[in-house]
Amino acid sequence: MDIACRSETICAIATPIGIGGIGIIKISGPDALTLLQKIFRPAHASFVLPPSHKLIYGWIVDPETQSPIDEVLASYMAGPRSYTGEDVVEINCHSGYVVLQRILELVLSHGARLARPGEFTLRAFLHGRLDLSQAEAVIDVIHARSEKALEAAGKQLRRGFGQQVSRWRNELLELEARLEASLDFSEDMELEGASELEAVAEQLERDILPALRRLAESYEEARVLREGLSLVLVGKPNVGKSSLLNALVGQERAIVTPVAGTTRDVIEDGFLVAGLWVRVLDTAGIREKPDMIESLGIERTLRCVDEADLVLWIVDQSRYLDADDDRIQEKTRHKKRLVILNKRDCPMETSVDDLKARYGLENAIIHLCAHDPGDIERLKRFLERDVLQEVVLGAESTFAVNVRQKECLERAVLALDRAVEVARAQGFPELVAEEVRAARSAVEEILGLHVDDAVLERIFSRFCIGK
Ligand SMILES: Nc1nc2c(ncn2[C@@H]2O[C@H](COP(=O)(O)OP(=O)(O)O)[C@@H](O)[C@H]2O)c(=O)[nH]1
Ligand SMILES: [Mg+2]
Repeated sequence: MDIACRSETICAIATPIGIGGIGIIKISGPDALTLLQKIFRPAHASFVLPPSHKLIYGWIVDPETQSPIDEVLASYMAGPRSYTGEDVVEINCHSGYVVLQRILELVLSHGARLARPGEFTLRAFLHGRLDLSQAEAVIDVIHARSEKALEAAGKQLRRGFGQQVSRWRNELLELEARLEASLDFSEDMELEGASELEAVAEQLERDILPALRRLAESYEEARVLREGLSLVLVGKPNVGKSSLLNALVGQERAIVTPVAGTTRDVIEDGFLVAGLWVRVLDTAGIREKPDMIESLGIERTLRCVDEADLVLWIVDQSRYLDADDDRIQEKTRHKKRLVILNKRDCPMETSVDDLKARYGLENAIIHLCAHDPGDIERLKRFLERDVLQEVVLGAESTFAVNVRQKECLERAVLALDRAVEVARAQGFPELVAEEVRAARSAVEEILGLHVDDAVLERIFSRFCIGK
């Protein structure tokens, strides 16, 4: 995408395509107002030049045929007081496949071009209406699947995060200035230069470093808020993994049969607990000597286990524990895990105590029947109370740091660690200054200062068209 090209006027349908009450067409750029004047006939002639930030009632009319297309409310927002910072026009029309398309084509034929995904928000960023962390928060708001995710994205969008990062940036700038000044100390002021370095190291260690580190570490919590907590169901074939998936998400998502090896691919769905989205992944059962397709499924299962936030190991109480269970124990013991003893309603061949004894398990084992709604409720409450609570509560105070921002923060921390090391060793102030500068530029990337076009392209391509 040619990031710099802002002289063009762009347009897009901003609402989902389909039949609905209202559809919105958005136009942004230098020709937005002239374009509106060409195709819009206000109901009251006095609004020939529409006033800014007012909704005006009228008709979209094809200027060539003079035929009216739709009854609309149009608004014009003069830049820079608009979403993109440019002149923006919005046309609220009826939402239908044909009417939206007709109006869009009319706008296109009068000089606008179709906006690329995220281009409105990109322009907002390029005009300084949003910093990059806020633009990223816009994507998170749109993609939020749970209240918690929305709350975290909303906080980021309100600029608290960008302000915090800007404060660090200013502090680092001041430190750089101090270090530069200390370069001017002459030989006989060497002592002063040394204590200055000591002071710089102390300030970094006391204020900025711990805060940057804390924020980088909060990424994991933020990721869970944003993407949901991933919970993987593993166990031998036929223990009831797919039944449990269906019960947890409240619909027949996976095929359940008494035939071992029914589930071969990973099936994903999810449910909400305490405002947090929980992704549930149902997997192929793990067993020795599977056929070829099944063994590919098992490979996928093991990959899912590695990536999961939480593993639910399901054991069937109506069967004996065997070598397959031993293998699952081995493959999942390093993970945060919850053990479920299923088929509580069937004759018992394996008890909670058997499980504990064989594997030396210390944590809770949930005994349930996948077909019993009361048991499923109990499992959800357990998840909420004992598993999700720490994640959700821990994340309350922090910002929703994303992976790009986390990488910037980590780079800043590394550079400042080195700065402290050199300063403490009374090394050259130039070297300390260089590290501080590196940290500042990493922090600036969070805000989107001096990031290259490839980074912007990657970020904004995640948007939909019309945002
Ligand atoms: N009696 C009883 N049967 C169950 C229970 N959970 C699952 N099943 C049955 O066990 C069989 C295998 O279940 P499924 O969910 O396909 O197991 P998976 O291979 O682990 O996915 C099916 O016939 C289910 O109806 C349970 O709690 N009690
Ligand atoms: Mg299954």
